[in-house]
Amino acid sequence: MTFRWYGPQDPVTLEKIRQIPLVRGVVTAVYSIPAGQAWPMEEIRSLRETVHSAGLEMEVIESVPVPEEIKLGAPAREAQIEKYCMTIRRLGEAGVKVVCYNFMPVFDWTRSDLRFALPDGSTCLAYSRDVIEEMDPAAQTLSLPGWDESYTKAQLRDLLQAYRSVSPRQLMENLCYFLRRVIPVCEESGVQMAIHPDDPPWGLFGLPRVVTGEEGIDYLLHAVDSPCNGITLCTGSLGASPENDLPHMAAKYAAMGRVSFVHARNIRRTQEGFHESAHPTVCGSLDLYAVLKALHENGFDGYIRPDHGRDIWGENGRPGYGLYDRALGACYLNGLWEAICRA
Ligand code: DNO
Repeated sequence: MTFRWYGPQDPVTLEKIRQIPLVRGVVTAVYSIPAGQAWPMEEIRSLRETVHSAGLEMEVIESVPVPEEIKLGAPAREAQIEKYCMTIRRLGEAGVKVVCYNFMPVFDWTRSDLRFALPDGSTCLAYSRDVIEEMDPAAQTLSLPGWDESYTKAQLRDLLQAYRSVSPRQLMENLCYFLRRVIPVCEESGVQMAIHPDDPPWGLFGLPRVVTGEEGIDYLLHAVDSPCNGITLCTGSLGASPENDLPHMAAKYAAMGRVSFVHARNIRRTQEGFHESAHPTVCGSLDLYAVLKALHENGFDGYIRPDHGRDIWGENGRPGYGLYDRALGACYLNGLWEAICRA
């Protein structure tokens, strides 16, 4: 069991994380280096030192961001893939076992509301299809959490324009090109790449998305057939689409030995889209018990973390990443796991 930690600036401190029962390590990153630059060894070492001196492990990195040129298949990708490989080598040297990353063009996770009120007075992240479809990301005023804030609106417009000629098929080919170069380095370095599915699992703002369900995942796993080419099974991301049968996918990919990392959370699908919920199965649309049972039965022994929590007990946390509800999630997941193992 691991827990995401946003580095020394995170109000959820390592000392607090260490007191959550059975949490052994944090999932973190060097946040000061822009996408496309290799992470300096000293930064990696000092981060590891900080984590270790709090009595925690640092075996999972989330994320090493993939620069847009790699996703676009632009000529600059060659140099950037070299740098990415350099980062992987250094992380391997520092004892990192898993690198979580995504291949979503321009925007990472996207929501329309960060403080959606649930009946019990807690708040959570929510997605309304209508609200998102009306949005124009290139408009002057619009900015959403989860987005890279480093672009100017003009750069953003150019980027959106550049993606007009990238079909979903081409995006998948660019992903496979990247993996063909990076996975051999991972094999030498003892690092597993764990691709995070698209959140939500459908195209947005006219941009292609290809890691949305079984078809895309099967394709990329077979394209580079190595145990180092794995996935992050993110239940909340995949589960936003009713077409994704999570227990089935958990069983299938765990049996293949390709589930390197699990993000466990629940969501409730609604008429408008979905909103997030507390972790337990009855709180949302996803059967977390069935997912964990499928993982267990298929030999999963990798890393897991509770994913987004609600804001509860007056906490005003980083969206999705406060302390309390994620800690409850970790305890719930550990309870399920103990019961499944003992049964
Ligand atoms: C959101 C996270 C994502 C994830 C990246 C992985 O809460 O799950 O931002 O870290 O997509 O690269």
